[in-house]
Parts: sequence; structure tokens; C-alpha cells
Amino acid sequence: MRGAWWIGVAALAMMGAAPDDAGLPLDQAWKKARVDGKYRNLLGQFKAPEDRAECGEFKEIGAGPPKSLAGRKDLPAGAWVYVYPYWYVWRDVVTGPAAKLPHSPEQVTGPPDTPFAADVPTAWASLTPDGQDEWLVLEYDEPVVPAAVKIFESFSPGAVSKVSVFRLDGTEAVVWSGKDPTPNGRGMGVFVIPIKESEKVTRVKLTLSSMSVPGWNEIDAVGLVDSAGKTRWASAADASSAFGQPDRGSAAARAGGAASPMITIQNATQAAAPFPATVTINNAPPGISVRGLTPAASPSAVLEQKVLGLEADQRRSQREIEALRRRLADADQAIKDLKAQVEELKKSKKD
Ligand SMILES: [Ca+2]
Repeated sequence: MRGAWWIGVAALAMMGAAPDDAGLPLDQAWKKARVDGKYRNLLGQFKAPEDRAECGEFKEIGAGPPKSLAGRKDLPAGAWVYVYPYWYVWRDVVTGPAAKLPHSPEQVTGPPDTPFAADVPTAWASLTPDGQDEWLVLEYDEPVVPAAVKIFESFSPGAVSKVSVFRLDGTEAVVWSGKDPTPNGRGMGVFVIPIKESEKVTRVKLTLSSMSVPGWNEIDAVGLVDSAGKTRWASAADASSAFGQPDRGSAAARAGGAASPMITIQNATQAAAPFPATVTINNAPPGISVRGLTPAASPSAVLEQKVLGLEADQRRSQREIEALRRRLADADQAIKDLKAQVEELKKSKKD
């Protein structure tokens, strides 16, 4: 009996491992579908095992969709790659180093590089400060079992309302939702979300309640911490909208954003009160200059941004005053205590 049972298990294991049935392990399939980094920003993943008859184990067809999926209305436009049993649809064909436009989602790739709270071009900013709620999707080169997500919020923080990860079969799992604890008054902060997830993931999606947290809720970087504690940085990113790029992003962004006021980078920096205007330029990546970025600001948008910056500055000063008051009170008490001790000593000497 025992022998027969073992033979049965071995037969099942062989069937499971046979490439004919299961295809590649999903992390290998993901890398194969990316074709050595040629494609980035996955827009969708569709199961079509029957297409192996035509495509084999792997095929790049460029613009899709394939015949098997023709007629479906939910298919994104992009580059289609088949790795049995899935079609992967990519937004980007990488032909060289990615251009990092100021405030674009690509500014969230790589480690954080915005050293202080300010509206600077090294972080992602949405098209409008509060015109709509926003999303940001980060993609990582290496599929990992995640232990945490670290969100570097660099301006008007506190708007993240939901975080989800995408597993390698394309399914999305919400790992956190609620009120972002990053203090809005502090100007910047790092929001760390521990994750319990047993499957490997390659993408992270943030949802931001931008409408309910005033100002541009800017994100500088999003780290994906693996189960060994190593932090990975995104290699590609996409967002619902981007500052200075009214033509990209969702239909809602285009409809709602086109009429919204824009401000130039220079004005935005002046509005972020405590930092001098030169900060933006000094900290911008090489090659980025202020010239030709965005149309001139409307005066009301500049003033609005200036008020936000001054309000944040005022809150910071208020906290510093409160801290100084507490230190003064502590010092007063310490002096009183010491005086009392001196009196005690004098008294005991006399006695
Ligand atoms: Ca906002």
C-alpha cells in the first residue's frame, strides 16, 4: 500500500512539473514576458492557454489584441507578449534610458532623491492639487514576496488612502486602506506599511485621496521591502495624471484637468515658503532646467500655493514655539528643584 501511494505522488509531481501543462513558474514567465527589460509598465494580463497552438510558448506580436481576445472591450492598447498561458500587455517599449520629466511618475522610480519638504521636480505631482483623487502604480524588476511598502511623501503628505499589490497571475490584493498617518503639517514623511502576503509580487498601487488633502500630495519614492528585509526601488511607474502633462493620465484627468490652472516650477518653489528659489534648480537631476517646462501661472494659483506654503510654515513655527515653551517650563522646574535642595542643605548645616 505504502509503495503504491508513493508512486502516485511521484506521478502527480511529474505531471505538475511538466511544462506542457503548467508553463513556466510565474516569476520566470514575468521576466520572459518583459524580454530583458525591453517592455515596462504592465497594463494587463489575460489568460489564453488555447493561443499556444498558434504562438507556442512565447511570442511578441506588438500591437494587439490577438484573435482569441478580439471582441473584448476591456483590452488596453500596448505591446502584446505571449508567455503560455498568459498574454502580457505593456505600455512602454524601452529604447534607452527613460526620460524623467519634472514631476512625472518616473520621478518615483529609484531611491528617494528629494532631501526636504518642498514642491520640487524630483517627485511625482498630479496634474491638479485637488481636482480629482489619484493613483500611482510602481513596477519592480524582481518579483519578491513583500514584507512592507515604504512610501516617501515629500510635499503635502497624508493623502494615501489605499495600497495594493499585484500578484504574478495579474490579480490585485489590497494590503492596506484607511487614513494615512503621515502628519500633513510636517511637510514630508515616510509611511511604512507591513504586509502579510505569501505570493511574489511585482507591482504596487497607491490610491490617494487628493481631493480631501489640500495641495499637491507629492511622492518621491516607493520602496518594496522583501521578506529578507532588502528594499527594492521601482524601475517603472504610471499615474492617473501628472503635473504639466494635461494629455496623459485617465480620461477623468483630461476632462477635469485641462481647465485647471498650472503654475511654473519657479513659482511653486517660491510658494514652498522656507526654501529659497534656487533649491529647485540645484536639486534637479542633471539636464532639467526651468525653461520651457510649463505655461505661465495664473495669479490666483500662485497665490493659493503661496498661502498653502505659508500655512505649513506657520504650523511648523507654532510647534517649535510649543516645544520651546515646554523646555522653558522644564528648566523653571529644574531651577526650583535645585533651589529647594540648596535650601535643604543650608538648613541641615545650621542644624
Ligand atoms: Ca490634494
